[in-house]
Amino acid sequence: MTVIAAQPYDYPLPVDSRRIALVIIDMQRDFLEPGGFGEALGNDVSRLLAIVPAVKQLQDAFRAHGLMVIQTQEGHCPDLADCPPSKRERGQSNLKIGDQGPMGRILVLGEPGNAIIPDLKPKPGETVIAKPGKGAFYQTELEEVLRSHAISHLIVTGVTTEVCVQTTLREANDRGYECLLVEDATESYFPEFKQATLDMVRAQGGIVGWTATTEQVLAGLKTFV
Ligand code: TIU
Repeated sequence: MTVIAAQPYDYPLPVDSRRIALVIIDMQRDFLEPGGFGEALGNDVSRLLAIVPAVKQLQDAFRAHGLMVIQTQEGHCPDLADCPPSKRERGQSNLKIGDQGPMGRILVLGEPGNAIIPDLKPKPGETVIAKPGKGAFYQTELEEVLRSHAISHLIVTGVTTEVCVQTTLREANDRGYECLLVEDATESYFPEFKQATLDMVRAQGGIVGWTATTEQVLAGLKTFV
């Protein structure tokens, strides 16, 4: 059996490589650049950029092996019909979802701030899931896309670890997907929350899934495909 060396134990890869997908969560300007939703919430966004090279390495490797790469984007339609008032009102920011910011309307689909950062730009034909919530399964076509491609294993990356990434991992785990969170390809505005998330995902024998480094994932993929 082919595996990725991981915690809390080796992550078994599926026999058919086409069942594995890379999921890149919300690597959009809103969260990684000044002037977007992340900064509007009071965060120092600069620390998130450190994971871009690792995510890029994984994206390149999955593409090179012809494996599926899925990106998500958190955002709302221009009339905010899919944004619960509770989400818009939460916090004490001057800039709320839908307001005009330095990168266009905050967290609105199609605005400059909502775009995936140029380094990780999806290729034509790659799946990009727009999502109104923190979890990528909530009110999206993700489950249908995964089913139609017979995907069973998700290698998960992106931001932020304890918000959209963890919510998506938990949603995926409950749906029966074998999830591996890549330790150095996910980041939070709060290092202690990132660490806690890694710990809780792999606790209790991998109650939500596995964790491994980018290097370990790449090494596993090499023996696999
Ligand atoms: N605020 C925060 O940490 N994250 C989000 O609002 N969305 C995602 O995690 N993508």
